[in-house]
Amino acid sequence: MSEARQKTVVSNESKARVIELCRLLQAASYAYYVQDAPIMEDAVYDRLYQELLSLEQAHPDLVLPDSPTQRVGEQPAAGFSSVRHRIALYSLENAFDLGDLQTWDDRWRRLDPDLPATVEYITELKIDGSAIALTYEKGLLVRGATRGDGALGEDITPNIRTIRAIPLRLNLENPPDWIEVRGEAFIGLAVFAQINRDREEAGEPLFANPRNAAAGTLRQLDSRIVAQRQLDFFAYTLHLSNASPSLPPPATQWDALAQLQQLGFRVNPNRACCASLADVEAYYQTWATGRLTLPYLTDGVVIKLNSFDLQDQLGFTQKAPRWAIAWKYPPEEAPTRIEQIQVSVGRTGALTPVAELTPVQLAGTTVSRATLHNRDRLTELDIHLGDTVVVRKAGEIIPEVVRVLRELRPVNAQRFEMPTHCPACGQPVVQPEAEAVTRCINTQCPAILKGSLIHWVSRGAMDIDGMGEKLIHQLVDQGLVQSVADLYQLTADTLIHLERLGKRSAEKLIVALEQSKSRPWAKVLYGLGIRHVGSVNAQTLSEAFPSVASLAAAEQSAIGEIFGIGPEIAQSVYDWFRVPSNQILIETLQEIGLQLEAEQTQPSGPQPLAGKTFVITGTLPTLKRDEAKALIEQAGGKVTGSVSKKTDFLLAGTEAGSKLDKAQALGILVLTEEALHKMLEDIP
Ligand code: 0OX
Repeated sequence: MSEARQKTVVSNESKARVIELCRLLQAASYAYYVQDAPIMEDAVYDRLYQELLSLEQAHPDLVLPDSPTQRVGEQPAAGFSSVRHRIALYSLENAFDLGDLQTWDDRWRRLDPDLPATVEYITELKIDGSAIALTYEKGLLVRGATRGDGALGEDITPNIRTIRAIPLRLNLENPPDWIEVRGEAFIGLAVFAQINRDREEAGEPLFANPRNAAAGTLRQLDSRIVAQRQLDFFAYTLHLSNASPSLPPPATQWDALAQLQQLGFRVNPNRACCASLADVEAYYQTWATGRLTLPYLTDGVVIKLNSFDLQDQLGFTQKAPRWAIAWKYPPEEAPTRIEQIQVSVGRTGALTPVAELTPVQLAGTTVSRATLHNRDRLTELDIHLGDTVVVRKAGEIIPEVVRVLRELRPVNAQRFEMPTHCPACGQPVVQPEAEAVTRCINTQCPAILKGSLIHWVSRGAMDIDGMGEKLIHQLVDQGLVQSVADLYQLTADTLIHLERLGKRSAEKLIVALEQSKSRPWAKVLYGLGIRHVGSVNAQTLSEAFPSVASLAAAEQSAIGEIFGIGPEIAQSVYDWFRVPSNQILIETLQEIGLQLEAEQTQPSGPQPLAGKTFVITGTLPTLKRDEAKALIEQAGGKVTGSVSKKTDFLLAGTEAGSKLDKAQALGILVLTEEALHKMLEDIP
């Protein structure tokens, strides 16, 4: 075969595989992110993704616009350009009680006496996120924009492409020229809590609530950061340029929602079609409590007239559609008084002012403490001792003070200032210009030590059962422990003398400490509490650097080159290993016998195919391809997708195509399934 023809064959084969991989990965991603019903194991997804990535790197011309690899983000943009929305995005009028809803209903009815007396209302949960507009041309996502002022928005397409619940290509044959989809981008509560934990760990200011986090993330110039933030999306509006045979224009909002779902979007399942305002009220009441169990925040119910004909007849006011209204839930806020302000010191040395409040009922719980975050927030709120403040609870996060009721401030109230010295060790604190955080930098500070120990023993790190916060306070306060390494010098005899610790518990603790020595390297690395190294980064780093020695010796640039590890993390890790007391700690932990290296995964059986690379093609007589692959891998061999000079064997069945031609041309040994079994049987 001529070289040119061979090239075409390879490229046709790669093209077919790229298309197949995109299809498989898209189906898996849709099942996971839209349907919430995974169909593929993570490890399989990762493998297929890597295969696609290498094929695309080898053949950049084969990168499809809707390839899953196109969701990872791009280099930071200099700014966003404005886009004019094809159809303006209106806001919603608000109702705060049933009376407001009735007034709205009376008003649209009065517009025209010929309007029907009974209508259908669609009720949707009002997602507390950021509205975005998506444009698809010929079925492909071409633009995503913020709402902006409703007429002009910002083009945030690279950010939008990272949202897995948004299809890059519509599930539709013969798509219309364009389709516009609107919906709410939001951040789920669990992801929000994690983002704030990471920010706290990194000493960055926290997001006040998931809505701010979503809005801030959408306007991030670096879409690689957006990709990490795991935005989610619910679609609620569909506009079509023209009907296509496979997509008739919907006549009602109910049908539009069903069509959006059909097109591949996530649509909130908690919608209802109501025949009367009484039904609407019942829906509102049901979800008043039901919404508190959802994994995302909602702030009301959106009520829309179902018929699009009726919607068209009623039209819009200056600001809002006449055919829709938002019935808001009362905010989970309550006024109370600040009795005292304590300043706590975390393991990173960050000082956090915490308000001690007159206890108040909020969203079903009693709240007696609320965070004031940091110095900037204190200044912004202008907090004085004795102030009456409004506290708010948003999802999982601890309550926070949102504003001060200035009129209720006692005369001569003292303005609260952040301390100039650490409340735990008395050393002067620092206030870096660029940060909102005030920090204690005394490496001997008992509060930092206590925080570090609490982190070390926590479930995600060394998981030392029975070692609670109170015990750690005692150990530090009595001078028994000065570093995490000292924990391993404790004896049952020493522990027995501590408050509330019997002989049995003391002995159990010693056993738990002993057991923790076998926790894997990734957990130890996480437990060290290096800034920016949360559990995910620790796992990534431990895989790239399978021993503490390799990580400690790595150049900053080598650490930063690891996929998922940015320059800031690399700097922090590099710096940590340059501090003498940290170097001593690592040496001591090594002497104690902790796992500072990844365990070598011992092959489970003989490895006769070690170092051999296989390609499988055609239909084998008894084995399915993945079974053959598993057999080869168990015996230490590697299976790749395409034949090259590096291939040792081609395992070929019937209807083997171009791979067989290529293998023969390259003089690669071709095996039958029988020959493979023979090779495996020959294992001594
Ligand atoms: C939401 C939401 C927002 C359609 C025309 C005006 C408002 N936050 O969940 N907006 C709308 O509808 C638009 N529906 C929703 N469900």
